[in-house]
Amino acid sequence: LQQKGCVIWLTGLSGSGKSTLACALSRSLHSKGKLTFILDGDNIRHGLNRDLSFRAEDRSENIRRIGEVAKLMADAGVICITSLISPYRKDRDACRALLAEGDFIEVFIDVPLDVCEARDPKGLYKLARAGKIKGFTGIDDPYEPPYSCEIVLQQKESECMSPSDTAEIVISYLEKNGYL
Ligand code: GGZ
Repeated sequence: LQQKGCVIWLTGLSGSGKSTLACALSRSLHSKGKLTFILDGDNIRHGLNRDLSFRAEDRSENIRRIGEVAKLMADAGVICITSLISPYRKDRDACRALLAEGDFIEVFIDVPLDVCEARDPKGLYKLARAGKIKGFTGIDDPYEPPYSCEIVLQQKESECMSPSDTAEIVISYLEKNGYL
């Protein structure tokens, strides 16, 4: 096998920059000749997981399925990047448990709610505040930050640094830990 697979599990609020980081990371890894795949919650909810809502049980099932797919990809030697809010700790931990020690790299994009809400790229926070979307993460549904995870990217990093600089933080973690 030409490379060791792993799962880079991005977690954070809507609007925190998960998808942007996933793309930057994927581009940077491609330029190093690595095979990557992005599993993006918003996209997968239109296909594989189109039967799932945003109720707690359905979010758990969304994360469980994507965790299983990510594991298959990592087994095939792919660097699999997941981009889901994945708001509940127990669901993320269950995905971690599917992988060998070290192969699940949890990256918390720690952008405060007020910053995400001010960005509101799709206008969803506005709708949630108006009560037009019920059970929106951070507004009337919880987000449980990791107690401990491999990488925390703080607001200053995701705001003041370019996505490619933020991606470099993850890349250097992968280098140090023998994935590159
Ligand atoms: C949170 C919601 C909701 C509710 C629709 N709560 O920023 P986006 O728009 O593009 O990404 C969000 C996406 C969240 O899907 P995930 O599969 O990542 O969520 S989870 O991990 O909790 O299963 C957001 C949009 O869907 N969206 N309704 N109620 N985000």
